[in-house]
Amino acid sequence: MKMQIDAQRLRSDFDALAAIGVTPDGGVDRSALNDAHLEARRWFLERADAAGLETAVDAAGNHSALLRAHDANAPTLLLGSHLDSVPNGGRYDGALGVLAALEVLRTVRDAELELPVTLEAIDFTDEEGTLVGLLGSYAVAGLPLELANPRGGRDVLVEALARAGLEESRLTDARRDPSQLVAYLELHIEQGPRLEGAGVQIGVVTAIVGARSFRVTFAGRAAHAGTTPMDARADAGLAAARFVDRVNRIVVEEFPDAVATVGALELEPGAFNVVAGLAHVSLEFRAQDEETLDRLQARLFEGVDAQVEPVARWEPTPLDPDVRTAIAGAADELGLSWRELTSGAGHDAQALANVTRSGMLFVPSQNGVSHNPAEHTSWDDCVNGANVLLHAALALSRR
Ligand code: HGY
Ligand code: MN
Ligand code: MN
Repeated sequence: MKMQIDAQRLRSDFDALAAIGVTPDGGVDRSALNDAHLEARRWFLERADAAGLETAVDAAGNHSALLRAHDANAPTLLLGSHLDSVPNGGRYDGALGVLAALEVLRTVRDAELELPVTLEAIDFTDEEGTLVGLLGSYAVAGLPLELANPRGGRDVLVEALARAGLEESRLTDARRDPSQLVAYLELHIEQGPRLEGAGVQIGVVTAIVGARSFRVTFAGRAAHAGTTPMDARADAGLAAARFVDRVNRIVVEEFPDAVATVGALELEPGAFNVVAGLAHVSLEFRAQDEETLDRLQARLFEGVDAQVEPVARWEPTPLDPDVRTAIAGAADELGLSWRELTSGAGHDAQALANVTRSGMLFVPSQNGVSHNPAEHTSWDDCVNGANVLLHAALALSRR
C-alpha cells in the first residue's frame, strides 16, 4: 500500500479551521488580515508546533511550518496555498491546500523519511486580493508590490498591515533566493465544473489565466429625482448599467474564451431621490493569453466616456512541466484518474512560477461552485488530493 496521509488528522484540522471565521450560512469570512484570518494563522502555527515542526513568519506575514533536512544547506520544496478567504467565501478555497501541505510534512516526519530537501508548508498573505492580491507570494518571488493604490484601497491596506504588525517598508524582505527553492506545489479545489463533469478525480494544471482589473468612473449630474425630466438627466447610474450590459454582450459574443465581471458598483450620492452624479464600477476580465487580454481591453473601453483607472494585472502563466509530470505520476501511482486543464482562477502558484518550478493540482468542486458558502468538495476527493500532493512532493524532492 502506497504511503498515505492521515485522513482523520487532516479531517479534524479541516473542521477546526472551518470554524474560524465561520459565517451563519456555513461559509467563512477570513478576509486578509481580519481578526478571523489572524486567528486562523495563530491556529495553524499551534498545529505545526504541536506536531513538533519548526514554524516561521516572514516579513510579508507568510506563515510556515518546516520539516528541515539534515543538511542545513538543503534547498526547500514549498507546499502551500492561503488561509485568507473572500468575504463570505467557502471552507475549501486555499484552506485545503495549506492543511494538506501541513499533513504532508507530518506524514513524512512520522515515516522518518530522510529527504534531501527541507519541506515547507506555507500560508501566503492576501492571496484573494482583499488588500492587494497575491501579496505574500509576490513578496516571496521578489515581484513588484502595488501598494500605492491597491485593489482593496490604500486605507484598508494600511489598517490591515498595522493590525497584523507588518511594516510596509519591510514586506519585500520576504523575498527568497530562488536558488534555494526546489519547486512550489499547490493543491487547490478547481472552483469550476470541469473535473466533476468529466468524472475525473485529479486535475493537472497546465497554465493559469491572466487577469486585469480597473476602476471605471462614470460622471453624470446629481439632480432631483422628482423634478428633473427624463430627457434632461445626466444619469451616471444609467451610464454604468449600460456599460455593464455592454461588457457582458462583448465577451459573450466576441470573446468566448474570456470572462469579465463587474463585482462592485457604487452610485453617488446613493439616495432614492437623487439622480446619480457618479457611478463607480469595478471591472475585472481574464483570458489565457496576452494578445486576447489586449484585444479585449481595447474593445471594452472603445468609445466609453468614463475615467478608467488600472488597478491590478496578473500575467497568464504556464506551469512547470516537471511538476505536472510529478503530479500525473503520483495520480497514476495511486490509481486515480487525471486530466490536464487550465485554471480560470488566479493562484499563488503564478507568482512562484517567476522564481521556481511551480505547479498545481486540482480536486473537483461540487457543481463548480466556489467563492460561496455552498462551496464543497467530497472528503474522498480531498484525501485523494492530499495523497497526490504527498507523492508528487516526494518525487520532486528527489529531482
Ligand atoms: O480571484 C481568483 O481567481 C482567486 O480566487 N484569488
Ligand atoms: Mn484560492
Ligand atoms: Mn479564491
